[in-house]
Amino acid sequence: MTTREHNLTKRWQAIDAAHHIHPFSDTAALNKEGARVITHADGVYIYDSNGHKIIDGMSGLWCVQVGYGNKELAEAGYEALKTLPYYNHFFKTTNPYTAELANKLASVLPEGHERVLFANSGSEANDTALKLIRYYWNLRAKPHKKIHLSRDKAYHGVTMAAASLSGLTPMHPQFDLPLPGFEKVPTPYWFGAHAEHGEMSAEDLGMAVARKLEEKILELGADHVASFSAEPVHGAGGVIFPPDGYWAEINRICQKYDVLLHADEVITGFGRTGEWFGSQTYGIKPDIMTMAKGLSSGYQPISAISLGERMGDAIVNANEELVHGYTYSGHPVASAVALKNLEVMERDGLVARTKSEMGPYMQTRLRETFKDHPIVGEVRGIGLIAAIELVPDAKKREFFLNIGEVGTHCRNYCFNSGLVSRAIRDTMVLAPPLIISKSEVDEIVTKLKAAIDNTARDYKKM
Ligand code: PXG
Repeated sequence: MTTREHNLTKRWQAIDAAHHIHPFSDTAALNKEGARVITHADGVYIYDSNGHKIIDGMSGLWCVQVGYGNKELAEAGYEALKTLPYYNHFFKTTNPYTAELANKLASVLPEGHERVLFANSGSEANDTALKLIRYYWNLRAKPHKKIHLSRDKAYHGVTMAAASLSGLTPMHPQFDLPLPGFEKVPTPYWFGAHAEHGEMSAEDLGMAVARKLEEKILELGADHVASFSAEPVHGAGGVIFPPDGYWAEINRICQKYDVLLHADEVITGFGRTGEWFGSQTYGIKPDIMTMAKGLSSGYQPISAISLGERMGDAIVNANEELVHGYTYSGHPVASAVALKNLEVMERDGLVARTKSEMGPYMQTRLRETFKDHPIVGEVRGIGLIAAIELVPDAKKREFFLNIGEVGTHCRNYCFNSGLVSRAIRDTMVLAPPLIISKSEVDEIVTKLKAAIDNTARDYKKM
């Protein structure tokens, strides 16, 4: 590190500490340490102000599908900034970028999803989705269908409604949430289900847990249940995959009781699981979907809500104004960048490549590497998303006593060796950019192996 780098880093850390409150952070503790300053990024690498090069195994926050430094996206944004830096869609207007984006999106969305609305973040998209669900039931003259169901361990964002929908309980007490009208059902987390369910196959657990949704609907009365929201694969809740048969049963239950099915595709959208959407990977039949992150590869804040046939038809044919929308809904610059992102993903076959080449490569490498590791209880994943469960004894599905301690320890090893991986409880998580190469996957696996080896050694002393 040069003196100049050192001085600049100190300056940025100091002004940041003085004036900037970070998301999901203990501000006083962070300020004592000083935040790491990320200055630039290229391909699958990020760089900090001290000159460190770090491979990003998390695509930022699960979003940079095309990797960093893509000039085509940058130029599309610059072009739109020069041509139409802002205009809205309120007063019977549209713009070429947003119209083209809606059209392109419709071409990759699951069958029946022909209409989209735009917002700026995943949380806003989910908030909007819940409003549209309420509106749909009002239009259908069933105003008492108002309860929103979702799952334990779900992450749906941070607005009042999205946080209420989330099932990660630490998100609630600071803000007196959840709001009334939000109820939870269990999720099929096979690896963690041992204590409660004993020995049971993943498929049996999936079926048993899906039936809990049915029981909940019957308990509340189908006449009061508006919707069931879920991520096709849990992301921030621990990268948890649905057992075979689970989603088919959820489809059946939602149809039987006339409960709208909302798929939150904020992480699973745009190729992550090897199809454009997780709903396609798992045969989910959503009435409404929300997406963000990979829509623009994170280059611009933009999200979307897509409507299946019955919701789309009801809302479009309501013959009244839809009293909803943001100043920046379908922002022209964000739309131009998202459009280019989808074009690049399509042209370069990033989704097919994730399914048939890089996904299988990463999954195989991880399984081979950690097969007999003393503190790895399970490696799971599909496409370019994976989780490695760290446990005290690889032969048992039992967690560490002080949940999160070992995971954080391992994550620190990763970061210090130049790898971004996320620890969720004691589960190490990967979701690298879809442009990743085999040698870059190898680099991630090698660094993660060293971090987990070091963690195993230290754990003996912890
Ligand atoms: N739904 C899902 C499934 C998400 O993963 C959101 C909604 C909310 O999106 P916005 O754009 O409002 O953040 C998310 C966001 C993490 C982490 O640490 C994950 C998210 C956001 C921040 C951190 O894993 N996911």
